[in-house]
Amino acid sequence: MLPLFGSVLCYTFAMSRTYRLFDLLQVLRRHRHPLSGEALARELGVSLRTLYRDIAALQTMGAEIKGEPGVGYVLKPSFLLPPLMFSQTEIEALALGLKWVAKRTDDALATASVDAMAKLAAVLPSDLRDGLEDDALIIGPSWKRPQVVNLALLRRALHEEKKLELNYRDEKGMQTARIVWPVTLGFFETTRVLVAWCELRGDFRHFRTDRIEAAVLLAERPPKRRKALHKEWRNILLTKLDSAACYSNVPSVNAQEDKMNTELVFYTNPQSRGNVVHWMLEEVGQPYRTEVLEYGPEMKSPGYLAINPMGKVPALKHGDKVVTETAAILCYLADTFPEAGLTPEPAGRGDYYRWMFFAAGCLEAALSNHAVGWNPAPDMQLKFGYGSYELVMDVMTDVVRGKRHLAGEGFSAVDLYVASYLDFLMRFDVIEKRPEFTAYCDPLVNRPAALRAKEKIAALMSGQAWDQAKKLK
Ligand SMILES: N[C@@H](CCC(=O)N[C@@H](CS)C(=O)NCC(=O)O)C(=O)O
Repeated sequence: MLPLFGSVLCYTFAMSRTYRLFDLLQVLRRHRHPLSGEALARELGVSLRTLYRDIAALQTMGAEIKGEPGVGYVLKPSFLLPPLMFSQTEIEALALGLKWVAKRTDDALATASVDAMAKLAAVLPSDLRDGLEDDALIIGPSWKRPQVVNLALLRRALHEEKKLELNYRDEKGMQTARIVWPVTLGFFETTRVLVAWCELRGDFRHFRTDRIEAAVLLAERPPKRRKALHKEWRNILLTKLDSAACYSNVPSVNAQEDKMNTELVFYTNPQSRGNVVHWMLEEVGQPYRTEVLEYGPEMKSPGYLAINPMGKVPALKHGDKVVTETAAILCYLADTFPEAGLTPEPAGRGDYYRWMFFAAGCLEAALSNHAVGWNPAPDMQLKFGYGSYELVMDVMTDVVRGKRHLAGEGFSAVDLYVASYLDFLMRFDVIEKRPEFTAYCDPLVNRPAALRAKEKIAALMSGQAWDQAKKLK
């Protein structure tokens, strides 16, 4: 009997203390000026000793109560109920999480996260609210795949524990109709996966949600509760050697890690087209090693010719893969690290490839020839892929006019390529500063990654200057 009695007593004691602390807060809130300890104790019906102890308890919970025995006490207006006091880091975590939900889930969850953020902002004191609204941490764009079936329906099936009828198209294009028992919905950076027991296969299956072509919520419930299914699925998953391999449509964790752990070696010279790739590498955010090659014999050495038979920079080595040609390196990096969000969603790919190739083919050739003072004569222009310098410049002007990005909804590798060329050539007066070009380039070349690359390029240049000075000595 005693332990039970003891715990009941503790509980009652704890509850009465909680109410007392709450009452104390309420009384303090009502008074803008310091209130003496005696007055507070009287109002609350407690002894002075209890009051001092309660004030100390509230202060350790984060309440800013100013004052001391004999002077009186006042509560700083920013203080809220203890559960709504967050540390700056907790606020940062909440804000980042809510922003992630707003960007990476479905409309209903996105709206809910925006609403939740607004509710939090409304009740937080101003210094913490600033932390909530601060954009020091942001969620980058994701690789958006068109999603026929609303995720809200899949979430409903999970919450209501109902069966779903799916029309699914697998990676080989095979279409099947299945009845499944939803277990969980996994959100990855580039895709979402519905885990479910599949009646057709008699086993757990992983469905990429963008491949679900239709879904109907059935009235029938699976014979097992979702929690039990989840446990079974986890047990099966953990007994597999590479647990992520059963996400047949998602790159396995090992494959992802391999990709991340494979060294990226960047061959460049800080006074070359390599600077375009340098910016790209900063955008991608993976670690890379820079090898500076001097113009002349070093670039034409057998060792380097084995990497780039043109004996030119830039070049990129990623494990055993070598990529040369600036535009190809940009596309390779954008595709290999989709989490950086530098390849547009499928709807933007037409523009992406179109202007990428235009820049690598027409713009490059026209600008190089023009820069050295040579242009095809009018009767020769039909034989040149780019026609004439004037034509290329006019088309480029029309393409960038009034645009922030050339392909899809956000910044992509094609913007990086076009903007770095135009900006560089305008700065060196190789091409005229057209207002359309400046308006398009300025925000892009001031992106944090571009500025980081500039700093690194400047450091490489001073390193080169230093080496040359040493050689002259
Ligand atoms: N088409 C190549 C051009 C590369 C290129 O022309 N690189 C120049 C520097 S900007 C180079 O390495 N020149 C040295 C040489 O030819 O010896 C690309 O786009 O990457």
